[in-house]
Amino acid sequence: MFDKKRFMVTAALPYANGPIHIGHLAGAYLAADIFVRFLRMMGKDVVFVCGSDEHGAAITIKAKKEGLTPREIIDKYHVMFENTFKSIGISFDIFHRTSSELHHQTAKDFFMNLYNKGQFEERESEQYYDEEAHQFLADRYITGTCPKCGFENAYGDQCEKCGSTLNPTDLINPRSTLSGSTPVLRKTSHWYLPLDKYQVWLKEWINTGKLDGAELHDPATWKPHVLGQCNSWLDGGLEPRAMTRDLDWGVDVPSEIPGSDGKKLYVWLDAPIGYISATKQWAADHNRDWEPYWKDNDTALIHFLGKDNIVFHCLIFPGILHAHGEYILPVNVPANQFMNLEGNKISTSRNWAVWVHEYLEEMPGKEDELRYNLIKNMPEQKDSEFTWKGYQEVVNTELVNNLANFFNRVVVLTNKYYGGEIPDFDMEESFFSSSDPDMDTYFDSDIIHLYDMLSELHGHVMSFDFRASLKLVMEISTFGNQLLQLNEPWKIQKSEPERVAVVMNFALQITAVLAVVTRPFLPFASARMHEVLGMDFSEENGELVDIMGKLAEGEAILPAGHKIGEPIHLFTRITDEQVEIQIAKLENSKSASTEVALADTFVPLKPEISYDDFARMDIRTGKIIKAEKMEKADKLLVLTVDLGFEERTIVSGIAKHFSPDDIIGKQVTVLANLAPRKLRGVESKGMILMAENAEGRLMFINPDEDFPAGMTIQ
Ligand code: B3M
Ligand code: ZN
Repeated sequence: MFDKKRFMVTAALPYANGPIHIGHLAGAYLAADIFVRFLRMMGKDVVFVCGSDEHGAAITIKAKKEGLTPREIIDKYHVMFENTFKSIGISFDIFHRTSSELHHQTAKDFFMNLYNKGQFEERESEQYYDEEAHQFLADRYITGTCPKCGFENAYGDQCEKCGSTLNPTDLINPRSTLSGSTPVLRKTSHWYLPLDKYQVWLKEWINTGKLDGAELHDPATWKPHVLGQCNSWLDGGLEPRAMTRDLDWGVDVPSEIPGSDGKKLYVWLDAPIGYISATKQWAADHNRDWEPYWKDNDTALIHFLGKDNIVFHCLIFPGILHAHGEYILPVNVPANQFMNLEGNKISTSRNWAVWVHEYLEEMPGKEDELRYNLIKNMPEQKDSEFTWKGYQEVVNTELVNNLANFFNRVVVLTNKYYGGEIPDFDMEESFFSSSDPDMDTYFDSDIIHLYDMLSELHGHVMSFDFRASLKLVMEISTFGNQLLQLNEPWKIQKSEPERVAVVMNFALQITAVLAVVTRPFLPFASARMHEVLGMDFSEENGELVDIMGKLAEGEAILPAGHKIGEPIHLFTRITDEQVEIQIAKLENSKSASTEVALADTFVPLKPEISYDDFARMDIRTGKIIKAEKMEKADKLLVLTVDLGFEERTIVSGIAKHFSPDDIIGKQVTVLANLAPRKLRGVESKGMILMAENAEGRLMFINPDEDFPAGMTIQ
């Protein structure tokens, strides 16, 4: 893949319906950013595109919730995304938007092309319709129980619990998210992509990398969890999928097509085409040609995203690209899994998240500290975890004690011993202790060691192993610290100045290497290091090739006599107080969201009944006079209830909530004319009425003062 002439790198377009949190960064954007920066530094031709995903029910539902128009919502979040991504150093070549005219036209043209090629099957089918909201219900407009895993709030297009792709008609107990009502079926007509017909080639292409005899990718380089998810889809059998919707927000189905009135493109058709329109816009802005990036086989197309988007990028979008016929397919889709936060899943609705824009405000100047933590714990192969204590520990021990400490010591000593100039030395004279005992203790051999580390780094980045890459960068810093520790220049500066000159010269070369190689991971610190070292500020334009070339020749990166600047603190310690504030903030949102959740979770109202229905119930006051546990039934209590005119046995399923002693003497409300039932051989006559809250806590319904038993309640 890396012998390709150019690279087209995409990062999933975030829905413009809420801010960016650390899970987004760790899932798609940081991985893509490291990869792209590294490629640029290797002198490769690469375009990195992203943008706001501004269509679909995700947007219109949010707009309705906030009492704003969809346009107001997307404008708000698009601007927010631009700022957040820029501030945290995600180096997109363009951050576009799917509401743009160019995108609408591109998506329509694409649809028209497939239509003209006869790639769609037009079908009439029955779809759910909300009679109160007067709208067909697709995707997020409808929820219900997932038929695969039983999750109760699965969407009409996808279950967020088990990841299954669904159709609204698959849902058990479907409900409209607009009105809460139970939808009815109505006939409507849509254009379907016959994924069932693509099944064979998709399976072959994913698993062998071959398509129509051409070798397109090496499946051994794909992540196992990505292949696994694709294959579980393929094994389940692909089905035709509607590519249009009955909606009033989105890209219009081209008006040339009969029956297009009121129809929009399915958001998962239009959004990935957003990558193409973003590239077009970038090309127009830079006087370049966009087509080779999407149509030339000498381009490596790579999609970065989170695991919930795998199926769309590995099966549906490639299906569409191939159906069109002129487009290349991705050579890899290095999706990440999810990052959890302090032991829980990140959740927007429960506000259980670290919002990046808030972090940037509350921890100013600490962009790289966050990047470092998210890369170190990147969920590359499995879900991972972010904790504030972990964040503090990692910053203080790795960034401050290792990297910043090394950099600072070298700069301080260079200023002290040589007035800030890189010392020259006589190679013949200058033995010094190397960190590697197997090597000659010459400057040269350690330079080779550095070169080898950079080659290894290259290998890790190219196999999307960013955790290992970051670790290696830090090993370069450790290598520098060891060099100082082994040679202790501060002890021998007076007695052996020639040897110190070699040690310091080499230590300075390591700082220069670090200034360069930290760039994809810690771009802000890298810039500060460049400045202090007086290095040309790198433009991400082949500088890795440049320094590797120098190292391979045993040549210095910073030549003798070059002047550096004053020492700085590259990173500072994170205090207990700083993390405690963050933890407290999360705790607050936890209690606030529990309240919201409680307020939100009203059980739906039962169907209306008549007064007569009500009047048939005989509800009485009563008093529990005896209570004991039912044998071998851990939920049941056998109660004797005084109804004034008689004593009754009532079996009640409350043993998990109350112990017999707690409830003897309690006044209760009894449905007295309920037909008797036998429970575990005991006849129960009537029912004790209880209130239940959203957490499942039970409460007796009783008069607020002493009241005789047997009185009617109506
Ligand atoms: N907006 C889904 C998401 O944000 C979707 C990605 C589109 S990528 C073309 O998870
Ligand atoms: Zn499910």
